[in-house]
Amino acid sequence: MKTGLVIQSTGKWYKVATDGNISDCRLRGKLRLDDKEVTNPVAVGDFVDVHYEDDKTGSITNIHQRKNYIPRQATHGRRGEQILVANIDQAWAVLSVRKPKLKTGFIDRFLVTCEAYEVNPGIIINKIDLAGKKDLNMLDDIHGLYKGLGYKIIFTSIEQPDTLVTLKQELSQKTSVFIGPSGVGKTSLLNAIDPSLNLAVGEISNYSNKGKHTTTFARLIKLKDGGYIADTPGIRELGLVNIEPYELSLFYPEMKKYRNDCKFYNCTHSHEPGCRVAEAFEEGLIHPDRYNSYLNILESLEVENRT
Ligand SMILES: Nc1nc2c(ncn2[C@@H]2O[C@H](COP(=O)(O)OP(=O)(O)OP(=O)(O)O)[C@@H](O)[C@H]2O)c(=O)[nH]1
Ligand SMILES: [Mg+2]
Ligand SMILES: [Zn+2]
Repeated sequence: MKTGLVIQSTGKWYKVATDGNISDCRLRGKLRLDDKEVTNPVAVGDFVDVHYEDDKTGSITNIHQRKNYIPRQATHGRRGEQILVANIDQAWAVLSVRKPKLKTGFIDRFLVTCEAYEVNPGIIINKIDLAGKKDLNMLDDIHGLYKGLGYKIIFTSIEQPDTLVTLKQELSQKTSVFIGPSGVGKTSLLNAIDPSLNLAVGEISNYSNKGKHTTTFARLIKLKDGGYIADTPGIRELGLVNIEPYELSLFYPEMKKYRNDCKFYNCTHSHEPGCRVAEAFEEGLIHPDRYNSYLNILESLEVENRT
């Protein structure tokens, strides 16, 4: 028996790294049934015990307790949640200025998930070489907004090596994950900071300006400077799971400090009288973009609760 780290998961098989050796493992039948809420019982980043069979493949006999994880809504219309990655020190939302165009809604949903699941978040905005003059002003505003809220935010371009220095430092000696839409350059950034990785990257469709889902499964990659990074397939949106509408403001740091002064304990800060959060917004203490994204997410949580 050995303990290893799950570095890749594709259907029934998992790649598990144990002291310098990588083996293909399956899950013991009994374990598979244990956790019905989750569509994938073992995730990339899990530490597992492996029992080796005669043919050198392994059976995963035990999953170690997770320090944390990032969930997403199960895909293909299945109920429940899927674990995108487990045991991480830092999660990065990766977006691009253009090709595909920046969507700040993605950032806020990502931050809510990280706050709710106690994962340390950061924001990467890539392809700044494509930014026009107007984009630069917008980027300035975004930088000010998120920095002001206490979040890490960095701008990168694979065409500009000096922009990659900070990123490299941030990733060094940690286990991190990149999460973002297809085509923003998640995999390209990894190749840029370590060309020996030589990972496959995709094109951007001229028609839609979107990526073509080049990375098709999550995998954990060992970095030259120490640490691991999980590269994940592009996702349009990080579906929120297990958050009640009235709890949402707990995950907006700038709202959290006002919510206890609302008249109703279960105030959703959308229409209720005596709402201190709405008042703070009127007073300019909460950024309109953030309040808007809050209302959008709130609505999607309420729709979910009704169905
Ligand atoms: N101009 C410019 N293009 C970039 C940059 N980074 C990546 N690209 C291009 O964007 C395209 C998509 O890059 P990928 O690294 O495959 O994107 P991804 O986010 O991994 O996409 P998925 O694996 O589909 O989720 C490639 O053609 C890259 O060359 C950048 O900083 N500037
Ligand atoms: Mg990729
Ligand atoms: Zn309120």
